[in-house]
Amino acid sequence: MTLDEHLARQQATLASDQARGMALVVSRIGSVAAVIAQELAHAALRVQLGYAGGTNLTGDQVKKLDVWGHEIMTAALRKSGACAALVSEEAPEPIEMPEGKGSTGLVVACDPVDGSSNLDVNGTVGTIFSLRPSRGWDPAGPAALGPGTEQIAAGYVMYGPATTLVYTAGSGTHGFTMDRATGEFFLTHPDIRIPQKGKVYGINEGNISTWHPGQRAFVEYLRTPDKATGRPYSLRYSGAMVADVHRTLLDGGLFMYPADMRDPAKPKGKLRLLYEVAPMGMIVEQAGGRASTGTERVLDVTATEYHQRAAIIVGSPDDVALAEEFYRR
Ligand code: P6P
Repeated sequence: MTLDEHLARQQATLASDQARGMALVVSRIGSVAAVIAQELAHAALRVQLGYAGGTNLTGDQVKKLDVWGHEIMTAALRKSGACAALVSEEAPEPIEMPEGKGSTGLVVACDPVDGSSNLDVNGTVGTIFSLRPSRGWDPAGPAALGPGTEQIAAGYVMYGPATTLVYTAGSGTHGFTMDRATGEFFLTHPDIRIPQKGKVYGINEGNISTWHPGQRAFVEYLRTPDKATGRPYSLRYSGAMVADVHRTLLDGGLFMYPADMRDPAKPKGKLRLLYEVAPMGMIVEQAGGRASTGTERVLDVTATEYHQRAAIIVGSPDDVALAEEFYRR
């Protein structure tokens, strides 16, 4: 089954104008993903061989790939006719799209090329997206978008050895793999279910001095050998959220980017709520997992600014519940 066939079925079950918009938007993101995958694979060659980045070889200066990714994503969403506004990591202010203001209109939050610093070392990077009802659109601020539970759909593209697209429209989480010859995505991971408990955790341990005491105690616990509880867990960390969440989704365990708690009155997350934390929270919950800030469900958080940051502890339900227990203690 192709992505478009799967989207058509999801749209039929959701049976709303916004569902039609959702299918249009996710299909467009799939088409752009094929172009981004191609560009990422050749970026070094283009720079090396001195011709312009991006798809227009008209002598433009080589664009940073995340800026280029933002530009082609913006163009694709405009063409979808179903995007009323785009909140992008690469644009300080949201981009309004009159073409998408109809009844199928949605607000899209997107990180077009997440983890682009990994590119220089041929690491995995991704695109993350989240779709919200356009009734939540308010140029003055995102509060009207409401909590993450308002998301209509969420997904990511992972540019790794294979290019995979994972999305949920609220009826389970489904994975697709791209046929490089045609750019078409085929269903390869129907209805993904995350293991109840894992044996891997992912976190940047270099930040240990900034963690909440409960976070430190939890990681210490995971590292302490105890056969009965499958410890020590293994540490896997790629520096690209999409790769670390994808591994967690399929193998179980945890990905964590806790808040910097050096000032307990002002916890500072790194990852962005609208286009990194909330979409990943929906994707993992729809696969039977959990997503917490350490003290509350990620999807209950409402953004008060478009590029707001948040903490995330996401993965197998038993592991996330235990992390929250350590925070409570
Ligand atoms: P650190 C990439 O820059 C990113 O936004 C996520 O994809 C990734 O999980 C995180 O930041 C990595 O952050 O501080 O460990 O380099």
